[in-house]
Amino acid sequence: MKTIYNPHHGAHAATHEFFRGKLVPAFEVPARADYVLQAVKDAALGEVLNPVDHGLAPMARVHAAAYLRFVEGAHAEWLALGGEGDAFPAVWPVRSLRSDVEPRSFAARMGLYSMDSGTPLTSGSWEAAYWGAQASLTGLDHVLAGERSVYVLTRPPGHHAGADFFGGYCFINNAAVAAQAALDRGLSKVAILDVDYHHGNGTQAIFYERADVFYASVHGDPQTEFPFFLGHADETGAGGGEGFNANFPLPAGASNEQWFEALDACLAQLKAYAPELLIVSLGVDTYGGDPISHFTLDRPEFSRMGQVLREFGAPTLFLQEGGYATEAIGLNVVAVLQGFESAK
Ligand code: Q9C
Ligand code: ZN
Repeated sequence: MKTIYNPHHGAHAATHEFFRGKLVPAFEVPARADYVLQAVKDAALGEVLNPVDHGLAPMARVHAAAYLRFVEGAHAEWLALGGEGDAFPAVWPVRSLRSDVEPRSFAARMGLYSMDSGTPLTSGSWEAAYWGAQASLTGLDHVLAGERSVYVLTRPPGHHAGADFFGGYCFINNAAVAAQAALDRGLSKVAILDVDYHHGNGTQAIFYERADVFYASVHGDPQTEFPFFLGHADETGAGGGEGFNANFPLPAGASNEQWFEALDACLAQLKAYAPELLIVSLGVDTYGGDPISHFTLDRPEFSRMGQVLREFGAPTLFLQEGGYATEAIGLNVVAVLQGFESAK
């Protein structure tokens, strides 16, 4: 399997993030991708290729133009105001406050365009996220050219980013950019299967009222797990998208058997949909050793996941999302991809 590697990921390198009111060492760090790249090479998974630049237009198909402009220039604005290091939002337009007027204040726009204080905006966030989207589009090119599957190795992740906000360590929604680009290239039905520990609120929201992208997810129950405010089982789509969204929240601490049952339920719905392309938001924070998550998958389960996904039978684009047990994520990701390749 070919890997498209985002060589700019290291430009986004936060030292700290807010957690329970304190600054703690960041979880979403460049070493994550370094470990995965090493594991991909050690396993001789296949060629490792650089992204091709497809420009801003395919990103603007799912993100608001004003949001993209903001993220691109935000860190320079922060420095110009005398800010040091990474920028964090501190105020949000919640219920009763207006989000239809873009304030001039930088602090206000940080809040307007974000969902949490856990996502440091760094000097290289835009560069890394821009090239992550380009890597995803390049991966799509290879799948559309006939590759059975392609893996996109990138960070920061994408699935929490909405059309006009960042959060959950994400800035650009790579899965959404790739899905929309696939439709723009002539496909009519795309499935996104999200196996990250966290619900992909951004991806769900972007396609919630549409029937041309089916979003399905297995994740920690938002009653107790981030992103808290989306990802319940009763979210099945709206308007023309009714019936094209499926959530399988599981309690923190759920067993591996429960996890695979939920995966089967997801895949049954996607099978009935009969997509021409499967995009997998591949977070491996479902790992038992993950420091911020509470499922218990391990190497054999990651391998089994890959086999099950292969048996689904659609051309498959794997996009890297979460996974914070830094030294283990390379082996966990490779277990999925090798499980996929070994099955038929
Ligand atoms: N500091 C993804 O896996 N913060 N995002 C949790 C720990 C949010 C995870 C608190 C976690 C977001 C792509
Ligand atoms: Zn996650």
